[in-house]
Parts: sequence; structure tokens; C-alpha cells
Amino acid sequence: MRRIFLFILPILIVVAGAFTLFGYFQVRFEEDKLIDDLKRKSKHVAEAMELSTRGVFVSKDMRNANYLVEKFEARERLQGCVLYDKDGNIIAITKRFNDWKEKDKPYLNDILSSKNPRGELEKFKDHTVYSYILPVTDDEGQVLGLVEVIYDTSYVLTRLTEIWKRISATLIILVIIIFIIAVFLHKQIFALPVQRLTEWFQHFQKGETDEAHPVKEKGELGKLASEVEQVALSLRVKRRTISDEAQVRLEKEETWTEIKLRDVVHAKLGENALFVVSNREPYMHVIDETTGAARCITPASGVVTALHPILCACGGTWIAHGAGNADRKFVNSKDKLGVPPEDNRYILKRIWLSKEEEDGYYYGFANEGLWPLCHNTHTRPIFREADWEIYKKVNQKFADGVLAELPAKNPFVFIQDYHFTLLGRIIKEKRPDATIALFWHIPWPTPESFLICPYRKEILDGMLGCDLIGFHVQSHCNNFLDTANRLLESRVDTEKFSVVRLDKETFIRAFPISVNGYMTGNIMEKDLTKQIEAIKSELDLEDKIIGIGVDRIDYTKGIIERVLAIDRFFEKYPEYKKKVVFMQLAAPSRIHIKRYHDLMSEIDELVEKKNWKHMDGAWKPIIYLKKHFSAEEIKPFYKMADFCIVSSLHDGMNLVAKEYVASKRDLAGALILSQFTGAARELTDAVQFNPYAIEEFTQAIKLTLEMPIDEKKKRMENMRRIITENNVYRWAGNIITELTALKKS
Ligand code: ADQ
Repeated sequence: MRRIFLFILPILIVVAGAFTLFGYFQVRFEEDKLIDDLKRKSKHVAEAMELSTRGVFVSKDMRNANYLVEKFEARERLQGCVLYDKDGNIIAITKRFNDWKEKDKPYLNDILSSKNPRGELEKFKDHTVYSYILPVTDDEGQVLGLVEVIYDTSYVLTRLTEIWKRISATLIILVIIIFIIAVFLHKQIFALPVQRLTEWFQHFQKGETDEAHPVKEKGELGKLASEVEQVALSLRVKRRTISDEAQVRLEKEETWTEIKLRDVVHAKLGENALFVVSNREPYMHVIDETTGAARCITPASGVVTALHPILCACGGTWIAHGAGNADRKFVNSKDKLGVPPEDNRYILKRIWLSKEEEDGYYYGFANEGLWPLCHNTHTRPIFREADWEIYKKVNQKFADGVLAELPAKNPFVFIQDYHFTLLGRIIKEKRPDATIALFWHIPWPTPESFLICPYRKEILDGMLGCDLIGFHVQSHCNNFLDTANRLLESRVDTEKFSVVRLDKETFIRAFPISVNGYMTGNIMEKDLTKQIEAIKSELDLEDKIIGIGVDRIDYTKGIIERVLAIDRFFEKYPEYKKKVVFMQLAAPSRIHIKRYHDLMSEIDELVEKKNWKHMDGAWKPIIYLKKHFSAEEIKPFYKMADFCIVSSLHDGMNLVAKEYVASKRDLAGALILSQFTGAARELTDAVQFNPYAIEEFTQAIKLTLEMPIDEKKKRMENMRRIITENNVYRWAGNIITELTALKKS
């Protein structure tokens, strides 16, 4: 529309200018004509009176004088007549024009002396009149008196206003007609062919039509259309070849790699694009508090860690909340951008939420309600009706954002986590042809625990809108099936592992999530060694045995228990003082929730207290680095650590455990792992323990430190084999394979 305005504006300015000029001259012409007419009439009337008044002036017959001035009053637009004697005094005046007497008339003397008539426009009260004064002379040429006729001129103004009105109305009509014609022509000549070409392009490149492009003209648009045609054709061919090649390669390959996953996606999903939805975005633009410049960070999130390599491998669109305070600066008109920033591999679409929405949906319902509900850590879930209402609204908002992106046929939507329990149902209702999977990254509780949620039915119903629901481990699947069976009118098929509700079947499967196997990245081994040396020298760690913990600050991660166990360890085994140092990397998270805020202070105080208790010279047992690290920054810490502690009180999987193992190429390290993590099911070679039992925890640390090197290597080797085989590409590949198989059956 803006373009049309820019196009029409000069035309309108020229037309309006020409009309105004024309109007101005027309009005001036009309004005002159009317005034001339008045002059002529006044002169005529005055001259007609001249003869009669001569007798009156000679005889000084006042009766006749009055009769004369009243007689001429009947003429059209004539307001009054006045007779003056030879000294300029009024001797007779039309009655209704009596006020004229008051007017100052300095010109009378001139007329009497010059004997010339005078016709002028005069101001009288608040209007203008035309006055014509004729001197009346005797036969010798001596002035006997004056005759004045006064005409009303207000009709001149009325006529001129009418003319202006007419010109303005014509101009407005003309402008509207020009505008309509321009919009119509623009649409016909430009917009419609481009719109048709765009639609044709979308369908042709996907193989949904074989027709030739719709632009028939030969000009510039025709050239553009033929260029578009070439691009569409090569895209179409490329898609098909990729899909065929993928199928061939798949039949050969064994281990899951980035390429194999890409092949699976192309072979199984073919033309259907992949859409991932999560709350947390993979890239966040934030204003750096010290420099004031915007920078791009990857949030500390297991979901992001797992999904990013998949999108990098397969492409597609990731839809997430734009939570960074500089996020809006980096999106295009459709709220999208290509990521990673340095090498665009997929599209990130940001959904904007108001503070109130973020508060109710994310902090409130998801993280104060569902998160503690699903984690068995004895933190009371809080359910507020207002939060639930906002949670529903935000699910609808994300659904709208997803639906706007979906292509015409059979899209594949992959929803992440407890933030979007209602999304599957909403999307399915609008797009029954979409294949929808939901992956639940946290544990699923027992039916008894889930029962306390006031919105349990709506949540289960929303989730069962999906075709597939994935959990990390089988026990979470079993809990979900039990919950659906007990709390919802549905049929659970224990052979197929599915739930049927309202004729819709949803399959429930375990897919243990993982990392990308060997922690690939941009850092060279040489650089890593340099970074390790720098960290060690800065923190005085050169000859120390180093332990590490890497967590978001969350009560489920058992950080308090970890500090207590380290305290107990040095209490029980003081010979390790000055030899062992534990480094805790901790990213603040969900800080607007009181429970998390309190936890941060609690950890700060406890670390301070225990460090003070055991401190010896420059040595202290715990180095607490409370900040968000980039994935690259964490790598040297993993690599230099002799052991890693993961002490979650309850965790869906825990990727830190897997990241640590994946980073230990030299096998020099050991993992101390809580038995309440999903990872504990796979990583059976880790030293496992109960984080609630501080003595047992302490013994696990001691056991690890004193474990023979060969055994440590063996254990690490086994764990690495498992992670290399069951990497994140297998996780995603299995979900897609399962889904396509289930859809066919
Ligand atoms: P999270 O609860 O976020 O994930 P986790 O699996 O441990 O937990 O992943 C945390 C991620 O954040 C890791 O990639 C880690 O490297 C990173 N991280 C931790 N501390 C950091 C710091 N200080 N700075 C920067 N990054 C940091 C949820 C579930 C888990 C499940 C994942 C994936 O709670 O059980 O494993 O999803 O499904």
C-alpha cells in the first residue's frame, strides 16, 4: 500500500495544484464580472435620477426629494439612495438606510469641487457595499447637489464561495477516482501476477503442480518469472535427489551420525518440513551490561543442547519464545532469523510474550506448578487459576505461530516439554494431516502424584492430541500409561503401548536423549590445552585433583547435598585437604521465582561457610563459579576434571553426565552419578549413589578417588561406547522412524 501511495502522491499533488490555480482565476474573473455589473447598474440608476433631482435641488422640494429616494429603493439589490445639497449635507435618505448618515465621508468635498462622479466599494458596519455618487449640475455647470446610490455586495461573496465549494467537491471526487484507478491498476498489473507467481513457486518446488508458471507477459516481470522458474525447478530436483540418495545411504550406514540423521529425515519425511517448538530458544540476543552492546548467547538448557545439533543436521524451523532483551532487533518482518549466526543452518522463529504472559505461563504454571509436580523432590507445586488461564492463552499463541508456518501437506511438528501440554490438541484440530510428537524432557510422576493437579484432565487430553509422546525412560512411560488409565476416559493398549481416546491413538515410547557423541566443536585440541593451563594457573590448580559440577541452579540438581557431601568428605578424610578441589559451575536460572532466589542465597552461604571451615592457606575445597558459560567455555573444565559429580535428586536424563563422558577422549576421568537420574539407567559404569544419603555420597567420592586407574579407564570406555552409539542423532532418528512406522501401521 505504501508503494501505491508513493506512486499516486505526485499525480495527486499536480492535479490538486492545477485545480487550485484554475479555481483562483475563475473566482477572480467572476468577482470582476459581478463588480462591473454593479458599477454599471449604479451608474444607470444615478443617471436616471439626475433629471428628477435637478428640479428637487432647484425648488428645494423636500417632499419630492423623499418620494424620489423611496421610489428607487424597490430596485433589485439596491439598498438605498441619498441626496446631498451642494454643501454635502444630506437632504433625503432611504429610511431603512438611515445609519448611513453616521458614516464619515471625506470624499464628498472632492466630488463637489471636481464635479466628477465616484464609484467605490465601501465598508459599512460589518459588510461591504458599493456606492456611486453623481454630481447634479445646472445649465451653467454649477453643482446643485449630489445623488448617491448604494448597492448590496454580499451576494458577490456568496457567489464566490459557491464557486469555491463546487471546485473543491470536483477535486475530491477526482482524487478518489484517481486513487481507485491506481489501486486497481497496481493490483492488476503488478500485485496479482506476483502473488500468482509466488503461489505457483511454492507448489512447484514441492512437486505439488506441474503447470507452467502463470506470468504470460514478456517484459521485466516475464524475465523475473523465468528466473523464478529455474530456481523452482532446481529446488524440486534437489529435494528429490537428496531424498533418494538418503534412502540409499541409510541402507548402508550403521552408526548414527549427523549425516545419517539428515538422511533419515529426508528419506522418511521427504518433502515434509520439520518444525520444532520449545519454550527456550537456541540463540538469545542480550544486551551486555558492561559494554551496552548486544551479544548472542546459547542458554543453559538440556533441551537446547539436545535439539540444536538435530536442527543443524536437518534444517527446518524452530519456534520458541524470544526471551532476550535484544531479540527484537535481530529478526526480519516475520520475526525470523537464520541460525547459527555465523553459519545459518535452520530458521528460528521468535514468539513474543508480554511480561504478564511470561510470568503466568513460564514462571507460574510451568515452573511453580508442573516442574515440582513431576520431580519427586518434595517441593510443593503451586497451581493458581490465573496462571492456568495464561498458560492456555500462551499455548494458543504458540499454536497460532506454528499454524502460520505449516506447509500445505503433511507437516511434522515436534513439540518439547511440559510448557506445551495443550499444543498438540490445538494444532491437530486445525491440521489433522500434521504428524505431531511431544517429547517430555522431565520425569512423569505416578498417578497418585499427578492427581493433585487441578487441571489434570485438560492436560492429559491436550497431550493425547499428539501422535507420539516420548519419555527418557520406560518407567516414565509406564507412569504415563497408568495416569491416563486412571484419570481419563481412555483405553490403554498395553501391547501396543498406546492410549486411545475419542478414536485417536497416541503411542507412548521411551527415547533416552543424549549428546552428539564426541562433543565436536570448533576448539582445536591445542587451544583446549592452552585454556586448561590458563585456568589452572589462575585458580592455583596445577597439582590438584579436580572435581567438577556443571548445573543450572535448580533444587532438583542436588547442589546443596553436593556441598554437604564435600564438607563431610573433608571432615572424614582430612588427608585429601590441599590435594582435591571441587569446582562448581552454576548458571542462575528462573531467578524470578522465590524458591530459586532463596536457593541461590542458600548455596552462596553454604559454600562460603564450608570453605571457611576447611580453608588452609590459599587452598579452599570449593571454587564456586556462578555464571552462564558458553558450551565452548565449559569444554576445558570438563576436560581437566578428574571426576564429575551429578547429584540430582530427580532428573529426566541429565545431559551434564553425558557431556562429561563424551569429552573424555583420553579416558582420564570418573563419573559420580545420582541413581535418580535417567542417565543412571544407561551409565551403569558410573559410581552411583543416593544423594539424600550424605554418608553414601561421601563414600562414592572416596571410592572414585581411590579407584585404580585401569578400572577408571575401563568404566569410562564402556560409558563412552554407550554414548557414542546412543547419541542424540539416534534419539531423533528413532523418534522419526517410529513415528513414520506408526503412521503407516
Ligand atoms: P536441564 O534441567 O536443563 O534439562 P541437563 O540435562 O543437565 O538439565 O542440561 C543442562 C545443560 O545446560 C547442559 O547442556 C549443560 O552443559 C548446560 N549448563 C549447565 N550449567 C551451565 C552453566 N553454568 N553455563 C552454561 N551452560 C550450563 C532438561 C531435563 C533433563 C534432561 C534435559 C534434556 O531436566 O533431565 O536431560 O532436559 O532432555
